[in-house]
Amino acid sequence: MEKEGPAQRPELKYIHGVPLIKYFAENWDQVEVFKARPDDLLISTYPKAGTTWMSEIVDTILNNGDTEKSKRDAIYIRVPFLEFEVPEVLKGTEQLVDLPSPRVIKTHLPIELLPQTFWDNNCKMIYVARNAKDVAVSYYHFYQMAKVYPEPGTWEEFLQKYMDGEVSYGSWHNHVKGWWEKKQKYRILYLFYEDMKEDPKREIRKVMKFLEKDLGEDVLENIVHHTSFQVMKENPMANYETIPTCVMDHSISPFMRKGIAGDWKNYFTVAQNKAFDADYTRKMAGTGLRFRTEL
Ligand code: PPS
Repeated sequence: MEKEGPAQRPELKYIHGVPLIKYFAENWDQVEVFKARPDDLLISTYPKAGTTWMSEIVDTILNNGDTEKSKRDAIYIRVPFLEFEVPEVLKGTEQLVDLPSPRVIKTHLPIELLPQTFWDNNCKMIYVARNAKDVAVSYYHFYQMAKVYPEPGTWEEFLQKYMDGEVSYGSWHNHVKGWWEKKQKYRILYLFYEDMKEDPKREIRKVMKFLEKDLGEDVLENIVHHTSFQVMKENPMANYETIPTCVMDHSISPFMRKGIAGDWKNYFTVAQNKAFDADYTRKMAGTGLRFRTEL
């Protein structure tokens, strides 16, 4: 979709110490006062961890496996993105006001920025975590195709910014650890991208249970198929191709890029991997969180 759109490649802006896409930060007043409802379901992730995949799974489960109903609209309309704002394109907070309950809401916010009413209402939340190295590679490609981000620079430069938490939404390490800790006290189903790749049926079953939906084996099989990488890649209602090119330019890198675990090996040099691991060990010390970087 062609659209002239807002100024491209703006620098990130900080909200309470967390860097965000400039347009998102400029809508912060609206996000901060957002009123969650007790029956809202929140899908939260650090960027590039499998948000769209989980959103498609949840929407299809809530429609009892009716995949035609899942094609009623684009994923960013079915599952609005809370803090999203790009002038003249879309604004998550406005979409959500008019959406009837039960709403499914996407966010990438770290716990300290999530509007308080989600915690006060004890909303159900699904968090998807993906290993830090594959996220870095996916994010690098996304920065190139989504021009609401600053220029990513070279892979070497981007990786350094990512390790320093100087990318939109800040530190991956703080994000996954923050949500992991919250899981002790709140209704959070914490899942891993790599587990979903390994056995989607098993992981989708967990989601069904969490949503208190018992749909039977045939329906489950059908959801696994409908939400597989290849099927989603070809589904215009799931692959973001309907979003204006001023926001995402799929000719640079498609949103549905590879969808695998372990692609980082094609990008990290031996030296980068060594430095990344040392930094990772320091930042993840003391947590029980374990990630798989390959299957
Ligand atoms: S975003 O922009 O942060 O909301 O992106 P997000 O949806 O979280 O992550 C995009 C990456 O997830 C991959 N993806 C999938 N992988 C496997 N199976 C399915 N069905 C699927 N759907 C999306 C997508 O390809 C991005 O990862 P990369 O590694 O770039 O391919």
